[in-house]
Formats: sequence, C-alpha cells, structure tokens
Amino acid sequence: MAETNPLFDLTGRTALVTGSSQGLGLAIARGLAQAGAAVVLNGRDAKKLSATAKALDAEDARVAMAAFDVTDGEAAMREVEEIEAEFAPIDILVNNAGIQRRAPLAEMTEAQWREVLDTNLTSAFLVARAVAPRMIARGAGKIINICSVMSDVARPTIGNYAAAKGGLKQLTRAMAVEWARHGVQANAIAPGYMETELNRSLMENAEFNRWICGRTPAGRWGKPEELVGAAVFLASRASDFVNGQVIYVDGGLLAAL
Ligand code: GCO
Repeated sequence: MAETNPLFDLTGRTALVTGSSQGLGLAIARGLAQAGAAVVLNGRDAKKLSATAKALDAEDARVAMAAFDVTDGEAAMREVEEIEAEFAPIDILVNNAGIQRRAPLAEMTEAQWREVLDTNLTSAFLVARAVAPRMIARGAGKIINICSVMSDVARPTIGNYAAAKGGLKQLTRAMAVEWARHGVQANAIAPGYMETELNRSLMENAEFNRWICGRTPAGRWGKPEELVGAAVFLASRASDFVNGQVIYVDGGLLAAL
C-alpha cells in the first residue's frame, strides 16, 4: 500500500468546518479527518450536529462539535475561544456555510437577499475574524473559503447567491494579501454543480438536469467527496506557498463556452 506523501498528512492538525452537519461541509470534514485531522463540526442545529458527530466518531475520526450561528459575530468569537480552550488550536478553517433563497432579482425580498449574503459571505468574515488573530499569533494557519462557479458566472434567480460567492472570492484574496506574511494561507475551492440537498430540486428537474449535464464537459453532477482532494491540498503543507487562489472543482464547466 503506497504511503501518503507526508506533505498531505494532517495528523495533529485541527479543522473547524462551518456548515458541516451535511452536504459539502460534511464531505470535506470527513475527508480532512481521513487525512489525519481532528475536526470540529458546526451547524445551528445541535441535534443534527450531534448525529453527524456520532457517525464520524464511529469512523474513528477525532471529532468535536460547535453548534452556533455563523452569522452571529459574538457567537463566533465565543465559540472559537471555547474550541481553542477546550479542544485544540484551530489550524484549518473551512468557511463552507451556505444557503440558497432563489428568486428573480426584481421580486427578491430584502430578507432573501440579506439572509444569503449574511450566511454565504459575512459569516466567512465573522468566523475568520475570530480565528485569524490566533493563527497569526502562532505564525501558521489555513483558511479555505468554499466559493462556487457562481463566483464567476451567474444564472437567473440566484443573484443573491452569485453576489455572495463573488464577494467571497474577493474576500479570499483580501485575506491572502493581509495574512500571508504571518504564515496564514487563504485560498478557495469553487465547486460546480454538486449532488447536494441544496440542489435536490434542480437534480429532480429533468430539463435542468439535462442542461447541467450538457453544460458540464464531464457530462454529470459532481459528488461532494470529489472536493476532498482540493481541501486536503489546501489544508496541508503542500500548499504553504499558495495564496489567494481558487481551485475549480466543476467538471470543466467554466472552461466551456
Ligand atoms: C443553482 C445552484 C448553484 C450551485 C452552486 C455551484 O441554483 O444554480 O444551487 O448555485 O449549486 O453554486 O457551485
């Protein structure tokens, strides 16, 4: 059995993954755990989070949970302090929390706009603002923001989501230019169309499904676990000189006209 290159070994590291009770966040948390990291799961629903933590624990992962609303700056400060005091210093932060509230822009409510911008963009600032000073003090840290192909292109009815993900790509660069000199690498992963609950209605729509499979050169939807390779790379020493970059895991979607 080939040994994993030590460059990609996360043993001894701790990762906080926001929005990780299901979907992409859970797949990334599981993948980081399989690469040796201890993982702190996050979500607003403590019951759901506890069930997920039990499942990962059964897979021999070292796992803790921090149930808090990532759009609440004070909660983020408080919970990060507790994680570092009670569990371990946070070496890796994955800002994954994200929601969809689809509506045509002209009909979109202020609540639909604000909820998506708060959860998909502002939360990354609030949680990173709580974690980064500690990483800076230690002279090392990895921040991975989960962007999207919608950081670069748009489609009707998701103007709030596209604006948030576009902002998250720029926030990644802003983090990189301020924190790289302190040994903190901030980068992003941009998934294409992935098989998640957030997309269930799209996957079950025959016309939309046909369109996505035709629009994506790989001819299919991506699987959440297909983000793990990029996540382990950006969480590991293998990316120590990578800053402000976006890795597109999109089946070639953005390469195609
Ligand atoms: C939609 C989808 C997309 C994708 C995601 C791809 O409504 O078009 O939810 O937003 O899921 O952005 O990265």
